[in-house]
Amino acid sequence: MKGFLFIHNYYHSISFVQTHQSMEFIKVTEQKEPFVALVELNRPKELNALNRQLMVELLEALQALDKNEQVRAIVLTGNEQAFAAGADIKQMADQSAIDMLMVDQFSTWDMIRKTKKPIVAAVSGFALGGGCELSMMCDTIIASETAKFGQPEIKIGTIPGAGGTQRLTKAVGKAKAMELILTGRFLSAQEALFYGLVCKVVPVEVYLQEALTLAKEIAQMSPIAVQLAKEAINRSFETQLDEGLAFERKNFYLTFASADQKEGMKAFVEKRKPHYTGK
Ligand code: DAK
Repeated sequence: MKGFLFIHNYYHSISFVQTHQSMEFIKVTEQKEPFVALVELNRPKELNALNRQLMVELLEALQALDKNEQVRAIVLTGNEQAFAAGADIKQMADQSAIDMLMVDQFSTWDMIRKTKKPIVAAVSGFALGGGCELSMMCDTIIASETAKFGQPEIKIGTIPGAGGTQRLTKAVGKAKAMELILTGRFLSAQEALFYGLVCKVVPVEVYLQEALTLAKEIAQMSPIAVQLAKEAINRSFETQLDEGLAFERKNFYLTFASADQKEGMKAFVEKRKPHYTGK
């Protein structure tokens, strides 16, 4: 139902203030700096786990900001403890592969990369699974010294599904991506800087301001040139990316046909170690 509301709002261009009043898990502040909007993920008790409603709200906010002439750059952030600890495992745990494929709720994630305006991710604390993927969908990342990036899906019997196998590999190279995705290990902020996953690491006290300052600097440029430059940079790997993303998503859905995915996610919810049988 919420999805229909979202489409209705989008196509009828109801004013932004009206649409974001109803938002529960996203906070939007326009003109945080001149021509810069700040979007905050706001589900702190669950470490900003990305449930369906949060993602609908996020897309709604980004699409409204993309159309807003007073906004030329966007900063997306969480809080000091977590950018986002992934898609909501509790919502996914019992889904079948066919549920995942037919509802295809996750395909909407792909719309985030269609945002024309530049998005700077300000990441502190956990950026895991879908949270890491969300930060990589942004155009660049400013990290606090406490940021931890990772694709730990393997530990709960599944694989990245929103670009992790594609974007992380392009960012850090095959050898490191294999290590991270096959073990679920985390990457520290300094390592992320070393591999070029993030553009800057700064103390936790200033990571958000640093991202806002970068966005402000971008917002002072010609918005047309910025949009065209962003498109051109993304084009450098998009054709292969499309194919890779579709392949990854199908394989992600396929893991939901396994007993191991059920066991992995159940074990997370029950706060115990999973027992995998290869079934
Ligand atoms: N989902 C649901 N709840 C989560 C969560 C998550 N991903 N991460 C944390 N929480 C909840 C915890 O359950 C806990 O809630 P209560 O039990 O207190 O109610 C609360 O947040 C605090 O977490 P912890 O007590 O676990 O905190 P710790 O400091 O001990 O540990 C942690 C922090 C981040 C290491 C740990 O919470 C953790 O391992 N979280 C799960 C990380 C993870 O496995 N993430 C990957 C999830 S799978 C796709 C799009 C997206 C995706 C797939 C496809 N398509 C477009 C196709 C994404 C998939 C994923 O992200």
